[in-house]
Amino acid sequence: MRFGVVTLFPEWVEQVTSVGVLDKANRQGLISVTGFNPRDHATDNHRSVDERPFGGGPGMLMQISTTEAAIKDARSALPDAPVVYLSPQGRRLDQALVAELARLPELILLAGRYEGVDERLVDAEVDLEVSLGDYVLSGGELGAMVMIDAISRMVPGVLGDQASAEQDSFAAHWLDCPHYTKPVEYRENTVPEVLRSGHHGRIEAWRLRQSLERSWDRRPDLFERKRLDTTELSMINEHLSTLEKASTTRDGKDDEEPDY
Ligand code: 4G4
Repeated sequence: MRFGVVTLFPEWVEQVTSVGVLDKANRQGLISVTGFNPRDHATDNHRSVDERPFGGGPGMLMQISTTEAAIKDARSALPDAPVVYLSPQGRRLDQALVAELARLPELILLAGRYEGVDERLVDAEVDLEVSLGDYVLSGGELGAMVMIDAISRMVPGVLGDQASAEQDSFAAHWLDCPHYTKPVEYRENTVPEVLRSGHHGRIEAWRLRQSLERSWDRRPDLFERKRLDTTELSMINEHLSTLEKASTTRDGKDDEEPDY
């Protein structure tokens, strides 16, 4: 998978392959990240890459000519790549979109600064607008790096064992179960017995139950579109009965203040 990033900070973005699994994947030739800088195409004495917006107001926009030239550079290097624009107006990134994009051989990410890119340049050059979530960043670079990380780990061979990738596809549907390591006793708390039982069937069932219960408690929205099989359904029903009992016996003290 080859990534091109149109950015005023190419050295920074390229650093995404300097550590961990992405460093290894880069060294193995499984992925590459190349920056394309609009400033390389600036012609005035100040090498400016920004421009004032029509209609006035505070803030600047990416200058069309230098941004377009950097996109052209990226397209010459990555001729088959669609162009993705990182912006708060985009389609929300999730694991399903990550998996879809990981099937491509090449991807160009457009990371805007200032107040973003002229809408006509977006219409002419951008295939897909993507958002990381409902918050504002100083630029699209961190979004581009998040996408490069998430997509790269879905590229065959990047993650050591195939089991990790399968874990991830499960994680796309449900929250992960809790994990434990040594020591067995830590700050008065003991590792759940079942995880030390060596009984693989019961361990898998426990992990599934934990995932479903945590998803139900913390992310009820995950149940809106997902169909449950009979095992999942009975686990959730049992959790509901447990919650029901707890709410009728408890004194209510523990729901006065959130403790995050
Ligand atoms: C494009 C338009 C993405 C790029 C406007 C980018 C948040 C996200 C930017 C802007 C970004 C996100 C000035 C807001 C750069 N911020 N949620 N900033 N802004 O994915």
